[in-house]
Amino acid sequence: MAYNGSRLKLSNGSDAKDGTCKIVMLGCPGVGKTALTVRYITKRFIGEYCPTLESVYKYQTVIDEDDVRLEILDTAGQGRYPWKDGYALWADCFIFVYSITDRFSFHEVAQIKRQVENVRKSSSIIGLLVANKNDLLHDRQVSEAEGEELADELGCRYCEVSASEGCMMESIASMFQDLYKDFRKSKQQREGRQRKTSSSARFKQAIQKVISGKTPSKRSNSSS
Ligand SMILES: Nc1nc2c(ncn2[C@@H]2O[C@H](COP(=O)(O)OP(=O)(O)OP(=O)(O)O)[C@@H](O)[C@H]2O)c(=O)[nH]1
Ligand SMILES: [Mg+2]
Repeated sequence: MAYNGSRLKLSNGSDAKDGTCKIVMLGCPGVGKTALTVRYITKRFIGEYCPTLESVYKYQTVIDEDDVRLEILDTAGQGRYPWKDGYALWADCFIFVYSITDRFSFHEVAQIKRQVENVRKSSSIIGLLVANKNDLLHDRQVSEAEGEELADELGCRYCEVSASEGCMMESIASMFQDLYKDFRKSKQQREGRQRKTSSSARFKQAIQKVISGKTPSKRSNSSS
């Protein structure tokens, strides 16, 4: 289900509730951000072009036996100020979309990824580069090799799909699922590091108490 013109609650994506993964769709106008999102959630293709203002799709699903709540933010490609810093801070994962029939949109995604990094002050983001409209091969302006090269440069996964082709439904579902798996992996690593840090802090505190004599050890009690 989507709602338009929503006001995003701007929190750092990393504090997402358990089981919730926030994904933002970014890219130029008309590249197919909405078509891909709707294809994944409803399995339908929207043929007509209706420029998006801003919509959040909330979608409950099961990925790898995990009950997952995806919040997919479909952004506006059009408008004078389509980019908002809030998108970069809100999201856990990023889908950068361009159209293989539009070279300008290909150059723009690299720019957009840099903006995300600047806002988050980090180059390690969970991202996917999507080349859409690969049913329109006669109008192709960007080759698959160029897409793969850019994905390497950006440190993202890459896939080429078509939102309009029913046979691509599985590939489109996989790209969202794989992104969620990357998110889960990075969350687990982060939590593992936090556990390690807090248990070593507790250990240090205990040692300091013993040294400062606040908690006399059993051995020293029995020997006195
Ligand atoms: N042939 C073809 N057309 C597509 C594909 N994906 C989207 N379209 C069409 O391209 C137009 C734009 O698609 P949208 O999904 O609305 O594009 P958008 O990126 O959401 O655009 P904004 O909301 O303005 O940023 C629509 O007419 C879609 O039907 C595709 O894979 N193949
Ligand atoms: Mg749209």
